[in-house]
Amino acid sequence: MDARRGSGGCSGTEQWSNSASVQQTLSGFIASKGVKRRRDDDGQGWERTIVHIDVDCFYAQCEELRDPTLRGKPVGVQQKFLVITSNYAARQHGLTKGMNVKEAKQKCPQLILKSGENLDFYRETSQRIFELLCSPNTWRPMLPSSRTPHPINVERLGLDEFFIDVTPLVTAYDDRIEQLERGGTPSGQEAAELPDSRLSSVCGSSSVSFEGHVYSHEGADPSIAVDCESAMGGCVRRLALGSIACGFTRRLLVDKMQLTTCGGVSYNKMLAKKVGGEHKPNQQTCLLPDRVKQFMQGCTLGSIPGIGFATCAKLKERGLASVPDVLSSPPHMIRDAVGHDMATVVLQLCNGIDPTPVKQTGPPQSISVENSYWASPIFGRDGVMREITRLAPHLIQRSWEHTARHRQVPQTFKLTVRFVGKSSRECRQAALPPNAIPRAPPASDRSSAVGEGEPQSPPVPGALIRLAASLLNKLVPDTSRPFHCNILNLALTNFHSAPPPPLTFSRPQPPQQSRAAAAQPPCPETIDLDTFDEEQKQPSCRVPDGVDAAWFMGLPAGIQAEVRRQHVNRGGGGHGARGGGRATSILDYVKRQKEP
Ligand code: DCP
Ligand code: MG
Ligand code: MG
Repeated sequence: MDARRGSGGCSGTEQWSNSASVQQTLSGFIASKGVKRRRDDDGQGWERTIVHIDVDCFYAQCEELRDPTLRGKPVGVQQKFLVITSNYAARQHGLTKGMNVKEAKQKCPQLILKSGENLDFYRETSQRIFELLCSPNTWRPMLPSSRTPHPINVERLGLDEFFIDVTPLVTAYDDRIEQLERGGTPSGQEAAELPDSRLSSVCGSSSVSFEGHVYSHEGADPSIAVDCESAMGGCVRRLALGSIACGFTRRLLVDKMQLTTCGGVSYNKMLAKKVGGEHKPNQQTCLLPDRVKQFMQGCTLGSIPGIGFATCAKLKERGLASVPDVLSSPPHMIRDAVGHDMATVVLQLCNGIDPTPVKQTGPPQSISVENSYWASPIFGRDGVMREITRLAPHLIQRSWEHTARHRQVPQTFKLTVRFVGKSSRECRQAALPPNAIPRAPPASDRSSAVGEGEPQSPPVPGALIRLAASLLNKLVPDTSRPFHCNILNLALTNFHSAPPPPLTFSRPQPPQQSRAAAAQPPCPETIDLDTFDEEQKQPSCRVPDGVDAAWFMGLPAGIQAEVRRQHVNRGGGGHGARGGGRATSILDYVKRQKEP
């Protein structure tokens, strides 16, 4: 089946009205208006509306983005001897995630295998999705026109999953709908103000429209719906609005990034994530409070996010292997198995309760490059140092990208190895000496990322290699001891704010420019702030005459200092170049600017 044509799916061109076939209309949901605003949720946490997005066959879709001729053909992504994922055309032949290459080829002889050893493009794609979801512009079209955008928290989980707390959005809809309800059924004009015309069907009617699937409500049961809405204080309607927000998000990802996804909608993170996997690929599912118990009863303990492998094993030792086992046992038995704190978490999760917030993801705390050598472990110090030298350019490349994106530089280098015969990894870390990470060249010179096309490997400074060697000596103090290792990881951590980069101003444009460009005043030549002394970098409140104050104060301190210096050199006014040679002074340039 074409992943882009799954029922309940979305495509770039699909309109709201075309999704009628996937839409669930639960009649009678808001019949009892007297109680719909009640926020009494009995400790279940029904206040929030959470969307979970998981990209379909993520690495395989990334490969299709890189090479669109792959679309529609069976594609697998290989790491070592495993097909770690495959697109849905390949899964139709029985391929599963983590299948070995030999078996995969037997099942699907026409399988096209792409190497998935280099994660750079997958990481970049993940970052682009994240940035799209974090942009206030993304959510603006969804808000009623009278609203200013609310911050929408987006939390990234791994590379292809995102939690979005759409509560502010849903509250905006909900308030608007209530306002319309107070004035009766909305007129055409008022209905048009709502971001989605389907929302008008919520107002003053006795049904709620969902986008996509509603878990265990296929074929809608109005009587349950009425009871559910009465008891659940508006949660059902909020989730219906959440399902529309989820559909909007998924369509956006198709339109802007050509990526299909699965969506889950519920009132907490765990339920949203779990229910999103109910209908795959390219579909979405909403879980309402009245079906949570039934839904959880069918879950294995190990599949519940938040209950880890060790906890599962301890519970299993006591004969507790499923959610019904846990819920039917006395709480002290769970406490004896996993301790008080974990028992509380396990019981909450098995009851469908998850109070953890959607935390806005910030810059990564560390960046690393890693390789494993299961088939042929690295031998000895020389072998490890050779591999470090091979991996280091990738680490430097990623450090440059991090610095460009987050304006932070790493302070610490960490070396981790897993020795053959040992069950865990060992690591040592140390402060990065100056120049261990070279300065990034200008953006235009490093467009070719490592691993893409003809790589332009960043140079690896001797200082970094010497540091890695000294950490390896700490890990293996006995220089005569032979050793093998099968995992090597190089990491940069402890990020601090980067100093401002040298700012560059291009030379004045020649007169033959486009009209738009010609409207811009010419810029003076490059200045390097590193040549400024620290005192001059300090911002000051003095604004030179004739310069827009608000705009000027928004400039970097070094530029402000240079402008003031030119201003003073000219005796506090006047025109002309400073110190002979500059075609156009920064002061002249600044004087022509206005705050936008
Ligand atoms: N991945 C991996 N090793 C695994 C599982 C996954 O390296 N054991 C990578 C490949 C996947 C990506 O992580 O593309 C995302 O993992 P998912 O579990 O979300 O799997 P997919 O996105 O590939 O498929 P699905 O459509 O089931 O989400
Ligand atoms: Mg996925
Ligand atoms: Mg995933």
